[in-house]
Amino acid sequence: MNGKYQRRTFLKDALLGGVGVVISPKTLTAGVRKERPIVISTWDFGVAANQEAWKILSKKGSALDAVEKGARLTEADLSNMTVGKGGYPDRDGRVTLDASIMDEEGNCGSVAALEHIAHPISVARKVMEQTPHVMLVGQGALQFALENGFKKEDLLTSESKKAWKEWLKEKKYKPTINIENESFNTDRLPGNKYNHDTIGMLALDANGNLSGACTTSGMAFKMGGRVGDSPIIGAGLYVDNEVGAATSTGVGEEVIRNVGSFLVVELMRQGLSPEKACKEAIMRIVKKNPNIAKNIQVGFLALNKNGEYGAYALQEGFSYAVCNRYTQDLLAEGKSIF
Ligand code: SD4
Repeated sequence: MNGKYQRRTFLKDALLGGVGVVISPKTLTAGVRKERPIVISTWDFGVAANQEAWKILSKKGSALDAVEKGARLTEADLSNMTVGKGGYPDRDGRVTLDASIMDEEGNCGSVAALEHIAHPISVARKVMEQTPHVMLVGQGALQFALENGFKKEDLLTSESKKAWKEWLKEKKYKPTINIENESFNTDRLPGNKYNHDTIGMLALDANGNLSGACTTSGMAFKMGGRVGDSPIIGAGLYVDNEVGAATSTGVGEEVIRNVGSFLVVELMRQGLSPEKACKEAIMRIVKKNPNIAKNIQVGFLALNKNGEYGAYALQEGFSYAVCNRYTQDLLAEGKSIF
């Protein structure tokens, strides 16, 4: 968590039937209402992003416009080291961004390893709307962005550069297999300040349509060319307008292996609540590799067609934000296995 909202006090969840730990007491009932419009997103900074999305949802705007607008706010936040401009670079000092977006018709677009463009979520939307493709990567994604009027800029801020230089002192530059795993036994647990804070955002609009967005700079100091779950449709994000939507945060490799967000949506199709579906998807990760699961963070967040939401994580501390007509600043914590 980035500490921005630490002034709120956590309350344990017992009362809430699937909501987790809720921080704002006045809105305790919000999580169990069937409510629309509604927007939910990962981590503490989801509060501000939701409020941005709410400007659209509250005026009966589309979920798609709302999630793009909300995600852009986080991408533009220079104090955020894991999304957009200011995100930590890879081991070579290159900031490479991943993002995906999906609408109520099942249209989707994504970009991976995109450099020099501050708003990958908007490039992903353009891929969705203006190309016959779903995903563009690297140089091709950059070329497409520039052709569509996005401005080329240096995304490495002096703070991120400083952090990278610090990291280099310890780690040197040496490609290491499973470098992400290497950090498991240090204070750099994936899911800590170096590695968490992808924003995944899900919205249900006044017309009952669902959309989602997910955007990140990925794991800090990753190998060049590494792509996580966030731009992979079905892994970091999935939306099915008949059922619900899901997104993920944490160590993307484990999410990709389990096609996590698609799994959560399919479990909701079978009748599971959003929280139970997220829990089951988390359990798949645990069952496949309990030792890895103990030492990393993965969180799933889900919203169903009725406006019910839920989350579950491997480790404690997975916060998510909820915004609807009753509350614009609800912050909750997903339950966890460990
Ligand atoms: C990734 N899932 O690139 C992203 C990073 C993240 O919390 O969400 N960290 O694997």
